[in-house]
Amino acid sequence: MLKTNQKTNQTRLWDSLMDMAKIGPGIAGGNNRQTLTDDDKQARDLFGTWCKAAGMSVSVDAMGNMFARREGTDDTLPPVMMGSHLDTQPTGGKFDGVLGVLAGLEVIRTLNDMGIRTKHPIEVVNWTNEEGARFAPAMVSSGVFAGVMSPQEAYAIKDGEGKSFGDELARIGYKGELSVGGREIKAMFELHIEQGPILEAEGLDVGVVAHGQGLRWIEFTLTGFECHTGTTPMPVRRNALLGAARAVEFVNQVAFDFAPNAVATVGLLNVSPNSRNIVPGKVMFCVDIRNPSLEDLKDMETTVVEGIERIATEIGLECESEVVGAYDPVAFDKDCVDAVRRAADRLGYSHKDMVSGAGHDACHIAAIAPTAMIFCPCVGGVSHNEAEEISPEWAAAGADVLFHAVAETAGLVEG
Ligand code: HGY
Ligand code: MN
Ligand code: MN
Repeated sequence: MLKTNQKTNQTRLWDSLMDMAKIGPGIAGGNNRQTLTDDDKQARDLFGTWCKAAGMSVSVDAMGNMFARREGTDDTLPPVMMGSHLDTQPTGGKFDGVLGVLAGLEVIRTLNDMGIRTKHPIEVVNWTNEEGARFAPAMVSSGVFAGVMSPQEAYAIKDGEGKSFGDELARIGYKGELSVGGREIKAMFELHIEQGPILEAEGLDVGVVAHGQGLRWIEFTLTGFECHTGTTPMPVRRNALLGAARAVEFVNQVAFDFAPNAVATVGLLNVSPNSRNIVPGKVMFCVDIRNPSLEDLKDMETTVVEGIERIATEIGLECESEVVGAYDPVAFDKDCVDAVRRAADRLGYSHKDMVSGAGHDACHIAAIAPTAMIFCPCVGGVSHNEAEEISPEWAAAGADVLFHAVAETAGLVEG
């Protein structure tokens, strides 16, 4: 068992986070390092260089997932993974995902410093396209790894400019040879910023994440009729944007109807032809609904689809919908969650059990391997905003808990 004073190196972790943040800077102090861009490639290259300098081998699978591996004394055993993501939102912060990947590297650097060997190999994982901002859905590559969809289906996903996931992955040189998934994993731990206000407000050091809420992303296309804004009488119009506006209000109300745990948002909306003096003929928008209860999530999905179809009918619009992202609520593995809680207690860090409001790669991996998450506080709970901020102390506490939980699960080898 590790001792209370065996901790990671706070300064080295923070320096790595700040160096990585220089790649794909945003315009307000955060990051815009979207998946499969040249900035993503640069970040991947830097991460690979750091991992090799720490004595790890680096392999890449056919979805671009990167696996940096530190051998165990019995390398035939399944690995213990520490994973998260290096891609960011277009107006993202410096820590969402990145903390989990670089804290994993910091754990390896600390094991090296202390000359500690583990029975199981350990892998630090960078999962491709966790955010789903450029290519929907979110967490697509951990999803392929978990068998949710095939690599071919993922390769066909297109971004807003019509570029395909597969082409962009090959273009940046990260369409690896390794097949995706299908191998045994001892356990996976993901350290992530909370992206909510609870830990900071309660003055707690870490979150022991025992559950994650479920999500549905439903894309709607409302089609009416383009016509002149000056000459077309109001009663004959079929205004697609009027339908979308009513839908946005309706979706917001559904979350309150399913209070207290539901959330519902329309965050992406495209108007066509988007001209000042043309009544909009077509609007595409995406509805993001989430709930920790699978029954309520399914009821929300039905309520949203039926409600927006009704709005479309009232205005004389055609309505098409497609679920473009989905995963059910998840309960993380009890033994892994206990290992996180024991680590926090041993290190003297205050903690509480939590449900994750955001989706994470761990939510998919939990379906195929024992998995748990660790949260660190973030300032004001702000995330998916360039103002996202954490403290070096919060980052280090999370990394310490990750270090102890992973070392214990991988099996310390004395001597
Ligand atoms: O959408 C999410 O919860 C995550 O940030 N991809
Ligand atoms: Mn994230
Ligand atoms: Mn995110």
